[in-house]
Amino acid sequence: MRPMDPDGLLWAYSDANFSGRSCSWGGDSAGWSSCGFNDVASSVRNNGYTGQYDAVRFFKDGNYSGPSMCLSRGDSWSNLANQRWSDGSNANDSISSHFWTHLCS
Ligand SMILES: [Ca+2]
Repeated sequence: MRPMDPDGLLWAYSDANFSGRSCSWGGDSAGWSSCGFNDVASSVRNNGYTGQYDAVRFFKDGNYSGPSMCLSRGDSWSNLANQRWSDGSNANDSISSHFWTHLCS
């Protein structure tokens, strides 16, 4: 898939390979249910602008709790079935919140 120009947004898709329904956020979200996306995402893209807070940390549970994982600016996961949370569990259909952060480390 061709790269997108940065738009300052985190994009999530209901299906793999950036297809299906989508939702995007310019800021943090304590609960993806507000977008109809709780435990729905199968691919994500960090299309943020370069800056102090340009990485995204995802959480398996709402309110930034539970296992997490981090995606750097300009990166994407085309199929979350191939991605693992910090506790080793599968990341497909399970993201529930995220915030923008300084670095993935
Ligand atoms: Ca979840």
